[in-house]
Amino acid sequence: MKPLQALIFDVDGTLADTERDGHRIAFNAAFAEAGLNWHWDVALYGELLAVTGGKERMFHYARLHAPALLARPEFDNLVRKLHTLKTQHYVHLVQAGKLPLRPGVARLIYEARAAGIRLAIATTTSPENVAALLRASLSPESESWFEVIGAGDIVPAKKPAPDIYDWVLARLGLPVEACLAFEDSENGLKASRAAGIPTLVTENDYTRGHDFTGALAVLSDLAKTTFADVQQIFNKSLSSR
Ligand code: XBP
Ligand code: MG
Repeated sequence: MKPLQALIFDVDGTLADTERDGHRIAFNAAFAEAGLNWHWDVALYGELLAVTGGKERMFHYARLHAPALLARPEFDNLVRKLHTLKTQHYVHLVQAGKLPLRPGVARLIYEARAAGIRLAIATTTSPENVAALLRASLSPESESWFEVIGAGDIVPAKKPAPDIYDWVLARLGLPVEACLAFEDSENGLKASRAAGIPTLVTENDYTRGHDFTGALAVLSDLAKTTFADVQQIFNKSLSSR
């Protein structure tokens, strides 16, 4: 049996650089559409990314900057409405081709498939966002390439909790030693490592400088990283486990 049997991909920041020019834009469009005078600029959004989950991020922002609104009984419903609007705007941005995959991601996925490696996704983002991104930026039928897609509210606790990775592993029916996770952030790496999964990090403008202790490797991107390179990184780590 091959040592490496499955790749488990994070989505936002890993498959594609979706936060600054995708989710952030969609949040601001939803706030404007709802007549709310919130605006998340690039720097502020980078700070808010410390909280995973769009709904959780809006609660976090309200705790810091809009305590009176947070205290209103209808705030929970407002957040749900805002998140629905935001997801609609985000999906439209993805469908318009505004969020291509990061360099080397598609090639790695094609090479892994050709090598018979099983594929999965473990993400905090909403399932409709994953479907839209795979269809628009990878291939119209590519959702079926991922045996397991764990996304959003399917688990009670989001990253850095390991829940989404545990959920995906249980459905893959594989031991952690046979899997390799791809992440972009400290929260994501904490989640995959808490689940016991060897992890390769590709950092981005929002996550450069995060604490990536425990990663097998930290790369700027996958532009020059073939599946053979990934296997070499994975196999090298076997001897030190
Ligand atoms: C990133 C997240 C998500 C997105 C927003 O997920 O934390 O919350 O920022 O998407 P990951 P939603 O890196 O695990 O892919 O608004 O749908 O949560
Ligand atoms: Mg991510």
